[in-house]
Amino acid sequence: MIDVHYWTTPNGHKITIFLEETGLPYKIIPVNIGKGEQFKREFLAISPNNRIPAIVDHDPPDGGAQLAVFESGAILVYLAEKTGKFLARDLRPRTDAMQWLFWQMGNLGPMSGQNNHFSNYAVEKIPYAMDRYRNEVNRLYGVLNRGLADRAYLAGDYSIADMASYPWIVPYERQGQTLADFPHLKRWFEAIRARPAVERAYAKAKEINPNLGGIRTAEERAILFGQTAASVEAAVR
Ligand SMILES: N[C@@H](CCC(=O)N[C@@H](CS)C(=O)NCC(=O)O)C(=O)O
Repeated sequence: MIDVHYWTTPNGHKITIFLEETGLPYKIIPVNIGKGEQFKREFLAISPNNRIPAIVDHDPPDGGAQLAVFESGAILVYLAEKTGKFLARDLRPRTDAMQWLFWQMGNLGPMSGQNNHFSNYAVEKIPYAMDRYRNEVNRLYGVLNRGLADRAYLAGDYSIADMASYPWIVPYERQGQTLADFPHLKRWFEAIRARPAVERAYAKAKEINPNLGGIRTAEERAILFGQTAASVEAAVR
């Protein structure tokens, strides 16, 4: 059994998509990040960056004690290696999947996060910041579109690279983007959206948090947008 410390956000969806695709048994442990549950001592013990997702595998492949993993990219690689699914073993397709996975982790995720922050959450509307991140996300959509021009999925076959990027394209409207401008990306997006496992992962998210994408209250904003090193120090003290 795998415990998934999860909230209903793009980085959380990556893991439930993988688990639904493979049928690995798992248990969701909700971590409501709007309520500050990412600062609970037990959660910080497995996820020192106070971010979801994290997993605890009670049956790791080496037969040893339970194993905790944080960072969604590391979790996807761990689960792919554990199951032998969605990450090729051969050098070239594996390297291809890994480069797109790292690209997502270092580019599409963080830039979309900042874009969402400055366009949708920041009280003070700063045109420079809004333009900067919306344009950067637009550039990244273009990179994906070109990458998908001659292949069905990012690394040829459907893989953890696609599972990492897909949840970040779902909110394309909030990102100020138009999918019609990116025909290969649109075709890829629609193909993944139609997968039964992906539908199940998003249905599960709705069950856990019916207020998906809801507006942040003042209290939620303070928890999510006022963090410093002291926030974590106070939580672990
Ligand atoms: N690089 C991390 C990013 C994780 C992340 O940013 N998680 C967000 C939700 S999508 C979170 O837990 N935020 C809580 C907070 O900001 O305190 C990963 O891919 O796992």
